[in-house]
Amino acid sequence: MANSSELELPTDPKWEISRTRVKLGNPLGEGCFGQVFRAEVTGINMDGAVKILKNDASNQDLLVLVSLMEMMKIIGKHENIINLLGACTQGGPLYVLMEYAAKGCGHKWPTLTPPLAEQQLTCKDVVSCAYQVAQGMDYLASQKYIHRVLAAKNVLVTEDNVIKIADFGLAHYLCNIEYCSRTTNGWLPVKWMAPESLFDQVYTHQSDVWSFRVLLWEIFTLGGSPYPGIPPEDLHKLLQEGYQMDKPANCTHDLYVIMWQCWHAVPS
Ligand code: ACK
Repeated sequence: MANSSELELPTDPKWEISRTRVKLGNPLGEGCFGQVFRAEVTGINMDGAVKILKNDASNQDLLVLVSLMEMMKIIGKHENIINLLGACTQGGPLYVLMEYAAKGCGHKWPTLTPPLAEQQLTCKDVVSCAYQVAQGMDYLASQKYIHRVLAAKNVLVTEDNVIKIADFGLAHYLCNIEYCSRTTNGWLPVKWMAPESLFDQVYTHQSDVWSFRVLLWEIFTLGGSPYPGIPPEDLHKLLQEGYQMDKPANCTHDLYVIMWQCWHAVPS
């Protein structure tokens, strides 16, 4: 197993948290490079989560986790992103401590809201999700950061239904075509990619806007899978022909117009 001592990570006094202050809780899940646990941190009055490497992680994975931590430091704080709380870099495996989002990833939008069967879902709930993602993305763009893999899967929801963009520091590593064409638990990243990203590997703030439009579709279908029934290999041709997904049933005309405005084939 890779650990931080192998790389002798420098201590960053601004962010270093003594390991003795951190109590690991239940596992929350696993991603490509790491696993996430709940964490209590003495002296920090906030629910925490900690990302650590998996047991079979390589040194390359460790570098990815270090990059995630450094990116979170650089990007700074915003309500609609998962903020860094600190890190344990000395005397054991690297712990990257961050805010905890009790309701997990936005792939599970319906759990955000009362059961649909009760017809209590309001348009305001749904628009609020979309607006909060937009606020988070606007902040990331203001920090000159391009997300590259914006999708409901990479958005977390807190107990109070605050929407927070997560894993933004990993995007660089996730954006190789080999990864994006692979099915990860049924998730097909190509479906969130702008045509210029798909065809020419070009990622810009505008391609993030395209992904935002796919995310809007996920939000308004309450967690639907984009381009339903369309295999990823057919996507290239369909996008070249200008194919667009239909208006979701829950989406008003005005909101669909906003979606359309994110779908221009020419990024500028
Ligand atoms: O959908 P989930 O429950 O939410 O499963 C994934 C898993 O870990 C792998 O990424 C969960 N997760 C990641 N970061 C956090 C966090 N800061 N708070 C709560 N859950 C998290 C994510």
